[in-house]
Amino acid sequence: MDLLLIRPDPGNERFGLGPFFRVEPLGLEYVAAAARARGFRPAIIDERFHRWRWAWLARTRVPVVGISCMHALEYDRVLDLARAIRRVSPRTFIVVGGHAAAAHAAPLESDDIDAVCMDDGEIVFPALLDAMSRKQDPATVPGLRVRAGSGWIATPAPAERPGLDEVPAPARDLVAAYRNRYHCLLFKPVWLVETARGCPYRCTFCSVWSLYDRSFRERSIDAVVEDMAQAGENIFIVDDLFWHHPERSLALARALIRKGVRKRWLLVQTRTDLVCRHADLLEAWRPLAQDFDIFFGLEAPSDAGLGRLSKDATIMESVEAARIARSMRYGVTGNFVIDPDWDEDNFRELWAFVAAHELGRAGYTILTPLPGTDLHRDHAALRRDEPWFKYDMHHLLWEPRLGARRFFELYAETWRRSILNLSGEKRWTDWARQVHPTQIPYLMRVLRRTQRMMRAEAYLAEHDDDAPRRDGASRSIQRPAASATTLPSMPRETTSTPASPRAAAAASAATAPAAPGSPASPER
Ligand code: B12
Ligand code: SF4
Repeated sequence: MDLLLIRPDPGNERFGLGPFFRVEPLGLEYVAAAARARGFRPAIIDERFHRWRWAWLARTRVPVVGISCMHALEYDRVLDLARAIRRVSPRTFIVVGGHAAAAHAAPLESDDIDAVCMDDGEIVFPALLDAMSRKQDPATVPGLRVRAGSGWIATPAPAERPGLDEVPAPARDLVAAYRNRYHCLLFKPVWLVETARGCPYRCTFCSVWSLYDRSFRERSIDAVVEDMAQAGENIFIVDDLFWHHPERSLALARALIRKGVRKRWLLVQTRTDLVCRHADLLEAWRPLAQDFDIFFGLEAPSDAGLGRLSKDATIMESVEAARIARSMRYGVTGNFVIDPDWDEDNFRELWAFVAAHELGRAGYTILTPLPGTDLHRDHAALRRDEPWFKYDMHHLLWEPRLGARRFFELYAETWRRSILNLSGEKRWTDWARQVHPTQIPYLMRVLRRTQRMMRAEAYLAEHDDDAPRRDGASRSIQRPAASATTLPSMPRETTSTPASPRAAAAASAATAPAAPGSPASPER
């Protein structure tokens, strides 16, 4: 059976660094490899680079299309795409998977989608294809939400989480045509590698730990060495928590060195407390790349701020981790979260912290209740039904303490203090000196585009726009009675939204189908 897997164009990339980090759809490549191992014939289309021909779809009437939905900001785009496919090829079975889909499927439960993958795609998708080729009901396949009759039902959760080595290596050949387009800033082409999946921590704004029930799974050292050796010169390791398991991380570094693997650029994401406890790991890994960047979730400039986000780390660890990493010539990047409840002093505290510890390479996002997070559950009563594209962490979803205008003035000022500001300490000529002349036009595009993040008016224009709300109601912005982070005992939707999708699937598998958007559906 032929199948088509699509990475949609996310659409909203007006703020943030999304356009400068265009990376391969690794999740789809794993799904494709697993399907191929069962004898199916997958193809991948990356819509960010490929205007494909609908006539082809109408002619081939491919029986199954899979669409990835990685971020909440993509829900509406995915729905549009599914609708268009349905129109051209009504009998095609349309399944959506990806992080945001699995973390919170409700927005996708429409007539234009047949199933949503709620668990590991490499396991669920081939099982679905097997069932379809045997003409069995998709509702018999574990790990899905499926459209059934007048509503949607959850199928049982798969029995247990499989080891990551049980699935084939990603089908990178299916994106070979796009490879030269994949890049992270100036590093091009870029490969994505996953060595482990999940995270045992519990940050309130993050949907990773709840999706995987705080589990952490690793690929074997041999499998990672093989994958890294075959990947190209520039690698973004997508693990949410790199170096989490120190003994294995050390053994992996040694195995890579033994194999002679050395890359031009590596990027990993990890925690500051881990780096403070295991400087030895940084030492072991440093020889593996000429340039090596670490992305830290710095989040807040005070312990109280970190506490409110359940970060389970301290600002001393932020400072010390940056020092350790820099001492070994790692690039230190990171992100701070800005709370709509902040007052002027909170902004000043952040600026002072960034300046004191020279963290100008950090980025800033607005605290956003992303679906699948604790924050999303806690804010059920406060959120407005804003369109999904605004869930990009650069829009306000409720009125901030300082009022939108003042908030965005200070938010823009925060960005102006970053090294991206062309009128700041680092001028474009300084940037240009660091790159090859052929890269200058691209660099200029990046820098020019990021300048809008330093203009309050750019954010305000979208805050005050007339984009229709999802509930169709008029736009009257109320400041919440309680603030974002000082909500003491907001009732949690624990009865309708169990702690994790796996628990949700198990719970709702036993209940009657809920009509899309009905109070019983987990959306709102
Ligand atoms: C790579 C990445 C990016 C990249 C590239 C994104 C892109 N546009 O391609 C960059 C750096 C640009 C990025 C940006 C952002 N990201 Co991002 N990103 C990731 C990251 C680290 C890895 C994704 C990945 O490749 N995982 C490895 C693969 C193997 O897993 P997977 O994709 O989930 O695929 C599996 C399943 O989901 C499923 N599956 C996937 N697709 C499909 C399709 C079908 C049909 C089926 C059946 C199954 C299936 O099967 C796969 C195998 O099991 C994730 C973290 C994570 N754990 O997912 C965050 C993550 C997805 N990002 C997140 C966020 C918040 C953002 C930003 C908003 C952050 C910001 N500060 O601005 C921006 C938004 C950018 C934009 N405008 O689009 C959040 C999403 C939260 C949410 N609920 O929306 C995550 C979960 C990080 C986090 N800790 O919270 N991101
Ligand atoms: S933000 Fe990072 S440390 Fe916190 S739960 Fe998510 S992945 Fe884990």
